Amino acid sequence: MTAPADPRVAQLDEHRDDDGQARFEELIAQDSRVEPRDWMPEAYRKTLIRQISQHAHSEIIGMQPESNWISRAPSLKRKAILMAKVQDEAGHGLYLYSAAQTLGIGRDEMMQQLIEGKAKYSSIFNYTTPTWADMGAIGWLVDGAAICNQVPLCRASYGPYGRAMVRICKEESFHQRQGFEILLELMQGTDDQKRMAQDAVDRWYWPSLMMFGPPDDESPNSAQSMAWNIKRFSNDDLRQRFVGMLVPQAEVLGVTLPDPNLAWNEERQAYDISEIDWTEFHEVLAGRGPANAERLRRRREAHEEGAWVREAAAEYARKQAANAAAA
Ligand code: BYC
Repeated sequence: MTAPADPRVAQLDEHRDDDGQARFEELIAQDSRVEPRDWMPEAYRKTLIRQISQHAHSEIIGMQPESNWISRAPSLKRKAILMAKVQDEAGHGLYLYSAAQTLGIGRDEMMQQLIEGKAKYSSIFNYTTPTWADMGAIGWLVDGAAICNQVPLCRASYGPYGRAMVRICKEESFHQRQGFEILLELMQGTDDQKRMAQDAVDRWYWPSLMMFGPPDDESPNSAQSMAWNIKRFSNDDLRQRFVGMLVPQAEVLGVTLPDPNLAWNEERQAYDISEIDWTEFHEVLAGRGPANAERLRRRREAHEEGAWVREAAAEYARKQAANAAAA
């Protein structure tokens, strides 16, 4: 360690560590992984806690729009698949909370931030799910967008986050296919079923494009997150990639993507799309989306209903520790 010129200066800045900083920069420059044991700048740690906890909250709140349909799924097979999917989302939340905990934040603290409405979670889960076709549209569009955004996160510089993402992406890929298959079946059904599928696509398409975050020139975190190899692509690049992925799939399904200006741009080798309604995005982020209040109310309720489980688990752990100490 480089000796500080005045040891009192080092004491004043408890996070300062010149060797640690140099080693961190080397890891990033080599595109290597930063692990919990490694020294890291405070801003890097905070950025990761912000992104990973928001991501974990999204998975947990994201269980609600779909769990709404478990009791009404049209067949036993569909019910079993949907239950497995919702359970997967709970698992994703748990891996991600665990990854965030390696950065020094407690799970209780994160949960408190969520139930007090102080934490962000993905805008997409503040929309309602009035029909069965919404299960198809969520799988196809929401999980599709999630895969597009999250596959690059498997290479995020922070080890526990990147490793959690590998398993999450495998499961998301199954989720996306099950959504596609629900829509495909509806699109091969009666006129009413086709209309229901198209209506769900019409309602979920634009919110799914908003999942990638604000446009690049209004994304305050992107540049630093990309410099630290947390994010690998910009919000707009991923959004563009997603649209490119959807167009041929929409053709197979026989659904229309609700954008009259959607057109291939030969020069850019990408699709042109209409201007996104960012006012709607900001309204949802401000807590004024169609289902924000309901999602938080239900989350608080579930937290209170689960108090006895947390107490029982803590008591069990206490007894185990006491038995181990006695032995
Ligand atoms: N919704 O500077 P920016 C799932 C916030 S779960 C809400 O671009 P960043 C699934 C952003 O947090 C899918 N907030 O930020 C689960 C920032 O606010 P703060 C969840 C958003 O972090 C169940 C501000 O806007 N996926 O797939 O560089 C069932 C400025 O944005 C949103 C993840 O969480 C949004 N859409 O980039 C089915 C992926 N967009 O924190 C499916 C991990 C932006 O400064 N996260 N904001 O107050 C990421 O990749 C990045 O955090 C984002 C945003 C691309 C989302």
